Amino acid sequence: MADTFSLQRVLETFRSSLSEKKEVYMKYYIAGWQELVAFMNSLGNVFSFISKDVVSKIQILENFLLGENRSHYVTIQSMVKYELENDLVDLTKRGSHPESGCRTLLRLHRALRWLELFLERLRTSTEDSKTSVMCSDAYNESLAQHHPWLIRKAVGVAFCALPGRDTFFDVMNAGDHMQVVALLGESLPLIAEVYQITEDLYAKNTLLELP
Ligand code: 1PZ
Repeated sequence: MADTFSLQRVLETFRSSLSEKKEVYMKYYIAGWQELVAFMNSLGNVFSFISKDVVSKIQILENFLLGENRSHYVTIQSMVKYELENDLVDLTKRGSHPESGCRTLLRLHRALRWLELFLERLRTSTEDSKTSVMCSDAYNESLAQHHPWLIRKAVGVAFCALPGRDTFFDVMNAGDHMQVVALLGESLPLIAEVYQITEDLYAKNTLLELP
């Protein structure tokens, strides 16, 4: 992974994450998140409390991916099956498996919905649109419902420090505004598809409220 973010690479990793059978490869899902962390880091230190949390969750999943049970962690589908069949998930309250792959990935999954909503706003925004408003609208519609008051407050403060729309477009390293908008149009259906496949899988297994 290179230090500078590129929207193109995010697109490529999410594209690679879908198998022919529409399963989601953990390796690329995680790689996609690593790219997004690089993006957040390029926006400044205010976001470090957010990226730290993402990094620690990526780390948990990576450990499974490299660990002795790695054959069960190739796709999100195989992870869910394996962890459920072997009672490796705290289903109703935190207990002996506070860091299961299922609950850890669920946090990133919810954040992916935020990303989808935010990028769609950015794609259709106009010159006078405010990134802080786009971010917080997307947040209130998604992740905020899963966060306690204190986190919602801290996130609200961080949003105020967001750079403007022009900077966002520049940091994406994908050419001029029109090219970024085109690439967003290409990326969003992929992100939405990965999100929906995961959402359906979690819903089918009643995993959407994991503690
Ligand atoms: C580009 C600007 C970035 C805006 C990010 C908007 C989302 C704000 C998320 C705030 C997370 C706050 C810190 C940690 C919270 C954790 O408590 C929760 C639940 O985990 P648990 O405590 O249950 O283990 N963590 C999350 O909800 C994961 C949040 C991930 C946020 C990812 C942001 C994506 C950024 C993409 C950059 C374009």
